[in-house]
Amino acid sequence: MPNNSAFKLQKYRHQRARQVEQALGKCLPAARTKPAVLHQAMRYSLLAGGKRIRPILTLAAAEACGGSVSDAMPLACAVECIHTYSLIHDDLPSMDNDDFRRGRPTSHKIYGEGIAILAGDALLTQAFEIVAKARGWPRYRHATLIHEITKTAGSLQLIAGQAADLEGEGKRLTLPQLRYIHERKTSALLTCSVRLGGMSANCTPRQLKALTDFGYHVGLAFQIIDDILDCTQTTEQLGKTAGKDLATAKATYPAIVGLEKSKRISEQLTAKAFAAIKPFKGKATALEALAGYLLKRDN
Ligand code: GRG
Repeated sequence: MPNNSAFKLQKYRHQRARQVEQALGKCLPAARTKPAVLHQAMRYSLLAGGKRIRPILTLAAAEACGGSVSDAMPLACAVECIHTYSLIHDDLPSMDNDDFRRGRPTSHKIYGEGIAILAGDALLTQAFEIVAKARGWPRYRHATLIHEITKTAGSLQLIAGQAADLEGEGKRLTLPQLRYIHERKTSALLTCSVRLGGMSANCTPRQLKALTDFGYHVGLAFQIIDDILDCTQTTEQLGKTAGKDLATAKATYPAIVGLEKSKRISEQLTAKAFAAIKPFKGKATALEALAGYLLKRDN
């Protein structure tokens, strides 16, 4: 792991998370705007806390490329809207069927399935509106930014991952099949997060390539750690139901290769992420520290 001990990661994360919270609060119609129940449901899930990893990665990637937090913030909020939509839909009875998320009851438990589906739909749509209203950059015009999020959220990435996940239920998957799911369900949005950050700084094609490699490897490591935490942490620690993968016989790295090997693989993936951002030569300290934190996190 690179030695960036002088960097105060916890302070950085808290500061950026606070900025993201403030910006997210302003992204959505007020809770009393008609249809009030829909806007309340959108706000309930989007403003429920969460680690805000993806938007913070967007901001850190922008900074690594010499950009600013204010220019990157709309794109960071768009990514968090997509992420929250995917969580609401993933928790539905017809998907992963979960009652607990971000330390509170899931959307459908509070608002019913219909409104939960609509709140997810509306958050996804909100992401496009936010990007459409953001500024464009010389190398990355609006069409490029919109294409970036549609590609990520669409039927070849996020939804492909979810579809493969559903199809794999109750089956013994091979590691390549599991990696296919992880690449799409998890890594794609983390990659998109850092790419959008770079784009908000009008980054060079070389920088974009480095961020893409970084996001891909961090994203894969992130999902393996998520699977490890599912079988080693409690529901209270995670803020979502723990032990679910084992209970539902879900294919995960720990289930296929065991806990120790899963940890080693996540370390190797993180090492590749560190290597990817070497060309930033000290300007990607926050990104490096975040990748280190994601590997060692406990929730
Ligand atoms: C398109 C119907 C439809 C659903 C899309 C892709 C998808 C559903 C759901 C994926 C949800 C999921 C469990 C993805 C895996 C990535 C992951 C581990 C998410 C949890 O992310 P954290 O830990 O959550 O960053 P917080 O709550 O901290 O933001």
